Amino acid sequence: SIVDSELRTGYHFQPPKNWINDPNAPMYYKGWYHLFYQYNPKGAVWGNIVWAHSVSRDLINWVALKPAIEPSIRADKYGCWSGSATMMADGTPVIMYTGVNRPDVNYQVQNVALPRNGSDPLLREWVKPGHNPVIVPEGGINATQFRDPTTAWRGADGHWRLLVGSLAGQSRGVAYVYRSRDFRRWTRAAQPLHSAPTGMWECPDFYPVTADGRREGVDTSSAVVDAAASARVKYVLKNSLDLRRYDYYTVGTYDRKAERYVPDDPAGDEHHIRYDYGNFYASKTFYDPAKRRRILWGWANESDTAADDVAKGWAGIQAIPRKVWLDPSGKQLLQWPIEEVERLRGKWPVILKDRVVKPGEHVEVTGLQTAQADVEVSFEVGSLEAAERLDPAMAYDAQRLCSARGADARGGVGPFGLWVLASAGLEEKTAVFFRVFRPAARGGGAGKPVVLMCTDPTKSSRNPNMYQPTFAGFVDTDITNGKISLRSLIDRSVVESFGAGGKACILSRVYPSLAIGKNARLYVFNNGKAEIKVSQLTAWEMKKPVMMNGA
Ligand code: DQQ
Repeated sequence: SIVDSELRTGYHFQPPKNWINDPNAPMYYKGWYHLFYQYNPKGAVWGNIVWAHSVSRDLINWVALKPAIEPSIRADKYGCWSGSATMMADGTPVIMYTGVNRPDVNYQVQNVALPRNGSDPLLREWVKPGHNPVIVPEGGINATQFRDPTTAWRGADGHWRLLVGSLAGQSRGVAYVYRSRDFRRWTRAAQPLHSAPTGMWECPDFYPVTADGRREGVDTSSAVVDAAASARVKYVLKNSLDLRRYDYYTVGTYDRKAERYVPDDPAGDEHHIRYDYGNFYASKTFYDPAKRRRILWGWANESDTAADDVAKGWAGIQAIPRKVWLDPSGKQLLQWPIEEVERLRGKWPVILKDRVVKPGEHVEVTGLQTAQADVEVSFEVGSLEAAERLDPAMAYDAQRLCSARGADARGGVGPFGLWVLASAGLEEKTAVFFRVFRPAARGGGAGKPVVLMCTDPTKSSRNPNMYQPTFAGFVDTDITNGKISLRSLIDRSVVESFGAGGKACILSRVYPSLAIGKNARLYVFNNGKAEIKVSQLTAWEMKKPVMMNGA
């Protein structure tokens, strides 16, 4: 195979073989974290979809159980697609998922599955009650674009509500609201929760976040209903855009009376704040009562060819789970790898302190293996004088800005950052970096500097035929004091990066041919005119977690 087996991930979640996609129904139950996910038991391409099931004490070490939900009834005979879990008042979970019930077209209905034995903390067996399907497309709904039910929540009337993603007409993404008293008979609300002209909404996710600056999560099912308490929460609506293959979200308010969601930014659906500007799709959050936090799971596809996937026998990983909370500005979320991942760090990190990196210079970080590593850096830019002016024609298209001038193009302030998975002769390298611009003069006023974060994988592999897109997003941070941080989780074919404490994230899949295993190197580089300083860089080797078969 053209893809070396050294490229299989070391600490990201991945089954031993075959295709995986969306994370499903993540939850915490009686001391165990559960992750279900879309899985093809028969091969490394999408198809024959079942719900694979793994459990963990810490979201890092996993035990694989046998699939929880497989095609077995008329209502899911042709596929058990994505869905979510809801905790009932008595503490037992219910799963609602999409079933495909016709072979010719992807006709979609929603089904429930219940634990056979609620006293089993591993929830090994799931049963499908005879009254499935519980929701069918009616009243003009597009039956082939009607899927991915969310976690349900309760209104003041005690009735459950959930969302189903859909497409209205040619191009309107829609989140329909369904209500039920008993999780069995569901009726659709006259108005959808929200909609926008973005194309099909897959995998909607709708949840409360605390709005008072704390990082604590809020349980979706038991979300506060009284006015005083709801003043302290905001809501997040996330959708996965089928056409563009990315997840975007808005922050807003939930009008419980009208059963509508209103983004704070009226143009929010166009602004496309993304969880991740890279390879990250069909994500889903859950509330973790053990640590009172909200956790985000997302799927990262391969970016080699389908033929490579078949040759290597596997495709798809889950990103490292991220804690998410509302930024104090209220405008966006912050994301950070769950603290448990730090237990995989080796004992002796390599530390670099107060190292100046001159224009055009690069500095190698030596003394550890970096094919499987965690790197945290704080940078300091001496002066922003050299910052380039933002071309108004490009202004505010991060993706274009980054791909027009990649990591090797000399800039003003930046590009500076890391070369990861780099070969000794630098024939191969993946750049993760920042670039700072003066804002385009808009109405004369000088705004704050614009910070762009990018990954440039165009030199990541000497193998041909790889999909090597540059990824980029703006970082809404104030860099006038010159300071910005970067963290990269490097895992053989994964580079998962967090800019400015989780204000912008980019996950890339890369397939080096030289920079593998012990030959993968790590550098700090500076291709700008301005000197930068690494105030501190800490790099840890990452251990392999235990991934066991318990089926
Ligand atoms: N994947 C599932 C669908 C969902 C899509 C099928 C998103 O339920 O809409 O595997 O990746």
